[in-house]
Amino acid sequence: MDCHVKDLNLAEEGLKRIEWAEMDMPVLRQIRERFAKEKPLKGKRISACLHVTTETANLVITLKEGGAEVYLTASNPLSTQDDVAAALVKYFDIPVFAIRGEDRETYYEHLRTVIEKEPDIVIDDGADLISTLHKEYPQLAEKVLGGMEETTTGVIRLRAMAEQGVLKFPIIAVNDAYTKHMFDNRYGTGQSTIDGILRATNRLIAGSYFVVAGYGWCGKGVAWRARGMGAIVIVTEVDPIKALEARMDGFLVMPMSEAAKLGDFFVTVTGNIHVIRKEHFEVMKDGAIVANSGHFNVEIDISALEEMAVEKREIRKEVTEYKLSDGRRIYLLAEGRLVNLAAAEGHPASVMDMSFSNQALSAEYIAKNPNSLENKVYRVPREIDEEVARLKLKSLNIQIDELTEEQKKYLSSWEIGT
Ligand code: XFA
Repeated sequence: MDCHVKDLNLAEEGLKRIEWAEMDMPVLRQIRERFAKEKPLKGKRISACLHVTTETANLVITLKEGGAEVYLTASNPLSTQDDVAAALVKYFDIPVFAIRGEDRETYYEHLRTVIEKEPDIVIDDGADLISTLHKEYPQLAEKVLGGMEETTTGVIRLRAMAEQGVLKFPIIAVNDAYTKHMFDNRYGTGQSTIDGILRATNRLIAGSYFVVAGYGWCGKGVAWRARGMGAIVIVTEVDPIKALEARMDGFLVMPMSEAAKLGDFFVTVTGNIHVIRKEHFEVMKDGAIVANSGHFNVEIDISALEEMAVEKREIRKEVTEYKLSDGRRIYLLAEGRLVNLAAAEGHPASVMDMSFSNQALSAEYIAKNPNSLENKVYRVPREIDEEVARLKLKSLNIQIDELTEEQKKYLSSWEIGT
């Protein structure tokens, strides 16, 4: 088969891990069963550029069950799991072009390889595939029915393309689906961040002061989970509405300058730069643990810490000890990179299940409505978002009420007053 993976002998290990993830992806499983019967993607070629993980494997297997001819390349050279790539090739006949640690040149070569398959539908994570397709293969871009984008960063790039009028096919921004970011940001980041901190430090959270910088979707997730483990949680915010929300949710709210004096753990999830900086390190307690779970490793001013430190050593895996001139020690996790990826395993499979179910249903939507969309960036259709929630509820064996005819009429009429 035309493919490029590290070692096919890894396939058996990869298969086991794909099956383990599948066990916790009940929504995608239900979609896969329907796809196997209805074959909604029959005759469609799909090129996907995603992190090559066990969860992604389950997505591409689902698309193939739906009748598509699928090609997979990596969206990041460092996230590829070589055993998964091997298993997809060996056991599922899905061509994969991804090797962990591949250089930039190979990465783009792989992108070009899946573009040259002349896809009808593309799936992207970060928009590298779609932007290369537009820049280097304009005539192939014309033939694409539509695409999906997984992340915020990618959606921003694609919106810029749409605004400049250069986008050659419609995009569905899977990132914007409610069922995606509710799980991804709140439950995924919430749990995996705590998981990373625990694996790195093995400290007890109960009874500690746990400072969460930022009370967006991710901050809420981390704050609620820290509380669940018995911490006294402090939230810092710059937005008065979010700060008020945090207070009304029962958290302590104060400026970082105050929180810095109290905290045993610090997690940044703001999306902003230098949220924890020199003035904060100066007042922290001996032994404070500082970690980042925001998208970029800029939230902690590491160079300030470097300058303040008189000694520095890796005391444990993913834990750097900075000794300050007065003897206090501050512990930075994962060098300020995303602690849930560096010290844990990223999102659990059931979180990716929601995101990838939106991907699978969006692919079906594009296949079934090829000419109804303009070359713009769309939100995931409400019906798809609701269908993902419905299938998740079904997997949890939860039933809910339906509107009665009387209620539907009541809600849709304006004549009935008080
Ligand atoms: C690696 C993901 C990124 C892996 C891959 C290998 C390993 C662990 C890098 C990723 C994303 Cl940037 O997956 C995780 Cl050993 N994910 C998504 C993910 N997280 N994201 C936490 O797990 C979401 C996100 C991030 C980080 C959004 C915006 C900015 C940063 C892909 C994936 N994860 C499931 C892995 N389960 C084992 O499939």
